[in-house]
Amino acid sequence: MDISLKATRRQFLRATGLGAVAWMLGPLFAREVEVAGGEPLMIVKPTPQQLAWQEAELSMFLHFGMNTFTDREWGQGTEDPRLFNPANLDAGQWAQVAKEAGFKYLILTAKHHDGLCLWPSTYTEHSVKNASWRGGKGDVVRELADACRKERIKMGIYLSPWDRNAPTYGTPAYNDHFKNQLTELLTGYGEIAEVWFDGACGEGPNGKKQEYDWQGYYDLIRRLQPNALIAISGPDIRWVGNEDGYARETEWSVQDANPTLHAGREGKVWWPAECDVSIRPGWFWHKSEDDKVKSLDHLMDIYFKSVGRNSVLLLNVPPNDRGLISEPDVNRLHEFRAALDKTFAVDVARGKQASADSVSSGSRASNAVDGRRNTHWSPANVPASLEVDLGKPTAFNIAMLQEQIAEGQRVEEYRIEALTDQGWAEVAKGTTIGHNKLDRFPIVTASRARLTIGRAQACPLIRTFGLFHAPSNQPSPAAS
Ligand code: FUL
Repeated sequence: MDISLKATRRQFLRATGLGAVAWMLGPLFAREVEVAGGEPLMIVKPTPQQLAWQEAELSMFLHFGMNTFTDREWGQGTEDPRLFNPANLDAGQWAQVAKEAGFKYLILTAKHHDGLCLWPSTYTEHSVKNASWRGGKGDVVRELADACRKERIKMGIYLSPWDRNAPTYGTPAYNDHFKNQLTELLTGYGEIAEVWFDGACGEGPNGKKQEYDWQGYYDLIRRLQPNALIAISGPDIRWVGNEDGYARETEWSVQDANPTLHAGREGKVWWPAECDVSIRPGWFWHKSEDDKVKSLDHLMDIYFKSVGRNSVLLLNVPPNDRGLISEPDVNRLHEFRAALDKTFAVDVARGKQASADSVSSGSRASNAVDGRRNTHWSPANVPASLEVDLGKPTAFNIAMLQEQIAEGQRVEEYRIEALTDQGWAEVAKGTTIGHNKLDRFPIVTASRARLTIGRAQACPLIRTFGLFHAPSNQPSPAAS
């Protein structure tokens, strides 16, 4: 029977009782209204920049600055800039290491809490212009910008709002100072893809109190770099809430608007999670931690619990006091890349026969196993199941699910089953999917696999149902 898409949606919404749901959204982001029985259902969607960022999955953080030379995590702001002297600094190495490991964004601490600017700012003497490095003629931001352009990696900057060196910190004048610094960074170095605003402040109850002009910062960024994403203390990318690299099992990219960070917008906004974690115990390089680089198993666990839980992984790899990423870190990143490539080399569901008990016009079941980004399976109603005939008994222990998030995030509950000699058995179940949901389970050998979408907030659009066989990938006992 040929049902029109509109009718299909209406049926779907009636079936799921969603006709009553109407999300209030900011005008920029509510770009589609689905109408069900006259009642509007607004679907919150990402901006093109948020979408590209989520698709990229891996970002690298570079914590580098005065602390690299003083063996601290938080500098005091009183350090002598001459101490900054990375004799062999090579931003080309950073970008190359990132590229080889598959990271698509590089974010540098242009200024950490101690206030030392890694570019020659005209607004402070506390910068590389007074460092021993390159006789005060160096500019780390410039070198990274050039290296990123060469390797075609997107560049981001971390500019700490908390500044222990700026004399104006704690007064309204600091907001102008901060905007001046932002302007230098956003106008002098080509395209900046992400601006990372840390929420940390260690001033304590008797310390300086700064009223940040967040909206003023955001307006400036939107004007100077309209494509830049504003992260953490910002409206476009949400901090996941810990520094372990772990997202939650249920991770929605759609969130309630935050009154400060989304001023003027109400209801729901697209605000996807980023998981920041360091490859070492500290954020900055410390010689004593050269042998404490996280193990490959730990990094893989982080990957499954960040990228595999609808989040972007922002992995910190701090350059050392020579200005290079150290060998143990480089080696581990190579291992990490190799392990990911091996794990996801063969999707045993790819191109296999697929059928579904419900299909919206044009969105057929086989779209979920065709390996293409712009096609999806969409059922007319939920619950709905999609079955893949693997052709012969086939071993797998990882499932990958992806929604077509350009059209919003919709799935609330799913289940995966496998047909073994003993009949159908559940191998995984979960709640949200979003851009990417990875489930690990003990190896199963099955001739068919079935995905059932139990509940969804609107018509689910399933881009991928993939199955993989990793040599050893048992869920680790590490905290979830
Ligand atoms: C925290 C900071 O205080 C750390 O030094 C680090 O920059 C981390 C990413 O954010 O809030």
